Amino acid sequence: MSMLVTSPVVREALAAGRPVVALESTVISHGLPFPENLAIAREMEAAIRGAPLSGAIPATIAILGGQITVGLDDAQLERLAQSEGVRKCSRRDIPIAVARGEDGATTVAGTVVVAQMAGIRLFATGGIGGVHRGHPFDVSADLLELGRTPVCVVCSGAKSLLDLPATLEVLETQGVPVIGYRTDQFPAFYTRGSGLPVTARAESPADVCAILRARESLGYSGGLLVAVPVPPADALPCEEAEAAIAEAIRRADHAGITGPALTPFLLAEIAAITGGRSVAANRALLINNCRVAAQIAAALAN
Ligand code: PSU
Ligand code: MN
Repeated sequence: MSMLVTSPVVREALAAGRPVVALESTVISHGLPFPENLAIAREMEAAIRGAPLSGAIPATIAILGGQITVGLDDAQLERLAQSEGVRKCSRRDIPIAVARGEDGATTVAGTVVVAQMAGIRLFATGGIGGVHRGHPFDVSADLLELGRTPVCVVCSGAKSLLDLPATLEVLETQGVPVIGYRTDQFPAFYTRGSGLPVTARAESPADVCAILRARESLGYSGGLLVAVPVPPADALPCEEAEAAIAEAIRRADHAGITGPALTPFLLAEIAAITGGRSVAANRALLINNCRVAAQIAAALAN
């Protein structure tokens, strides 16, 4: 059995040089509640296929029975969305899931690793990991992976449950530029701004594409972050988001949650505290980011 399989649709698109956008699976298995996670996973794929004039193809990435799979079909998406025992796979975890024949969901770092193996340059998600507030050594592998692997990640910044200034410092140290998509501020996921500056602002997919091409021509090896604010109608009021996050962090500290379990725990608590409003915001920004990523992928394919 081969360790990595690519679905026929994705394989053909890549061979023909058509735009392909990778999607992560930890957001499905650990980041959102069932059944919203399944509905949103399907909507994200549809948003990529339906992005105006892009012709882009989605490739959701996961590990199924030990096989790294690029481009899940609907039954595979459902399996991932419903299952309890899925391993959360960052860079370090992928070979363990493969060796043991497990199901695994890839984080941003894990998805970047596989996208690189598969030859996919664009990747859309919601939020990246970062430096946890009050845990200065809990630095997500997402930040270091972006520093080493040439994939363009389109996201809505990071949740302010993280230490955002420290997160931006680590990205800078890793040589990762943060491109604000029609914004001057690093977005804070549920809210459109954090008050923190981006490295540069881009107004269009072509604008982002020009930066990617310059990096490529110069032989740069690392990744690039494109940060797109949540659509205004779906943003949470700043006070509501901050209050929910502060309460979720209190609960995590009280329960002694640390390590890879911390991010999923906080996301579930925030969803409960906001009565699902956080999930609605999450959904809107995921779909919007898929459209933007599809357009950048199309510009790059031209
Ligand atoms: N942030 C979110 N939603 C998510 C995640 C982060 O708003 O679902 C997931 C992503 O898969 C990300 C991972 O790569 O959590 C980061 O986990 P950690 O902090 O353990 O590296
Ligand atoms: Mn961590």
